[in-house]
Amino acid sequence: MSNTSSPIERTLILVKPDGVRRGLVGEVISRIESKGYNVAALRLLTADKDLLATHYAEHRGEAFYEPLIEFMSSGPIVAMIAEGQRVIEGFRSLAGATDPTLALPGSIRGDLARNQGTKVVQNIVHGSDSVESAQREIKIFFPNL
Ligand code: IDP
Ligand code: MG
Repeated sequence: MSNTSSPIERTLILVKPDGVRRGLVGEVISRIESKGYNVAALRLLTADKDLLATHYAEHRGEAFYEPLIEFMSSGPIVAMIAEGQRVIEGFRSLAGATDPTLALPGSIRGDLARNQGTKVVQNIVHGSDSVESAQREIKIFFPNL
């Protein structure tokens, strides 16, 4: 085991529009809290395309980029900051693989999402993938925190 004495981290979690539409906000929060992480901030918003372009800048140029921005701006999302030791990788583990068909049962995506033939994969949640991404993404959704 590595990093057993690592400092408390913060990560940016989004419940995407598919998750909000399907009434899965409570289910996602429940899994985060049941794991023992602390929800430190939470807001419901409909993200505009400029905000999403900043958030997803690393994916510009990908075939799924435009569909991703359209999808993510298609309805309300819930943005959260979760805190805890190794929460960044811990939430990625709770979320499961990007491809919901491959995401393991037991994970949010593995239990609650599937491929639907859309240009962008709809997979319920986003979670930051590194300390640097988390700091950058938290500033986008929670500029005061
Ligand atoms: P992640 O959300 O697991 O970190 P990323 O590679 O950062 O995955 O991609 C961001 C989002 O873009 C994914 O969650 C998914 O919704 C979508 N996406 C990523 N790769 C593909 C793809 O190859 N086809 C369709 N949609 C994709
Ligand atoms: Mg990502």
